[in-house]
Amino acid sequence: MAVETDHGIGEAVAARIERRWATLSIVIVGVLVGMATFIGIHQATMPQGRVETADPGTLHLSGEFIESNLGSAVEADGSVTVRAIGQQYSFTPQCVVVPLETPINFRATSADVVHGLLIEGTNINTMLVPGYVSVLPIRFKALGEHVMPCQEFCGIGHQGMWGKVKVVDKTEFLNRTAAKRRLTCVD
Ligand SMILES: [Cu+2]
Repeated sequence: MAVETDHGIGEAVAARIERRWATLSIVIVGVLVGMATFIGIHQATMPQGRVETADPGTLHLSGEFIESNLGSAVEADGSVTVRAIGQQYSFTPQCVVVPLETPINFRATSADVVHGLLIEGTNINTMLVPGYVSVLPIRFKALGEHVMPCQEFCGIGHQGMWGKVKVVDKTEFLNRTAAKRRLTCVD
């Protein structure tokens, strides 16, 4: 009889502990859903609004990612579009120049395998998938340089795949674009 009672108490304790952990799991899921909703609404993350494609086999021959079209260009609305490609094991352009306090759109893709595009100190962090164009908006609020490493293992030379983003004064940038339509750090 005593054994049965002990058994009953054990079951009640187990059930209580199970309920406690189940509640905790539900709370954790709730917090994560809340965080995802919050950063989604406040655009702290930037999911792709649409899917754009680019044939990696003909990137260098035609379309917006031909070499002469890479780099930074001023659009009619005053914003700046930066076009770049990643390939084993470098970015083109290797150094991107952008103006301060200006809406900037990064448009990048890969010419071979999956690469990563990360700009240190910003929330730009995406994959460059061959066949698809990654589009990311950003606005730089301070002058300076940011490193831009490939953050997706892409082969034996991956650790040497680094680029750079240089944020310059807007007037200086506009003066330079007056002379050349597509800018990189070396122009
Ligand atoms: Cu890479």
